Amino acid sequence: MTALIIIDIQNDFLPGGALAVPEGDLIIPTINALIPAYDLVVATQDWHPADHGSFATTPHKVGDCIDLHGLPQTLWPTHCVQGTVGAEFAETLDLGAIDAVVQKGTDPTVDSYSGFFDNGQRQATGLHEYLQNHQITAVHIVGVATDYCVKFTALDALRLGYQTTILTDACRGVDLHPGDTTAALEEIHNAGGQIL
Ligand code: VGL
Ligand code: ZN
Repeated sequence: MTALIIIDIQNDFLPGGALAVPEGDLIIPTINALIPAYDLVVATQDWHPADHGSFATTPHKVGDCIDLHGLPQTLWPTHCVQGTVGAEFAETLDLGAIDAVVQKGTDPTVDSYSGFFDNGQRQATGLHEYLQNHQITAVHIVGVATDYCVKFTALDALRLGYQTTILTDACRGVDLHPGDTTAALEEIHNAGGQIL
């Protein structure tokens, strides 16, 4: 059984949002068209408290890398704060067809790019258990950003033993550094993932 995992299709990651992914809006019709083909559809939601440690505050700037409780952390503009419009799913996403929502990034002390675990691999979100309970052995991953949350979700899925495919037409990257998205796809491929 194959699940579709839709990563972070939230207003703050779309053009006009706080951490806009270029062309993030263009993939939504593609994702909506894919949804009916899957046994199970899960959406992740970046869901930060207002004081999350990944937010750039003085003297740091967006894009700086700091040490956050022992882990390297890229700093981002304040985004996807719990209960704000920016954290809501895009209104054009076909939410009625989604079986479960997995929230991540709720602990202010650690970021969570992957839909499975925080960046320190300490806390599980429950996604693995949910997929196992539904006899899922393969996952197809779409959404944003290819070079962050899509990438780390895919690498964890591979480690957990899922047959993992990235549907690139339905993904977009931030490319904070030019080439990041291409490098992310290569890393997923090298780890055993399929790039379609
Ligand atoms: C993401 C940076 C910070 C993502 C989330 O969804 O890829 N990127 N928070
Ligand atoms: Zn975030």
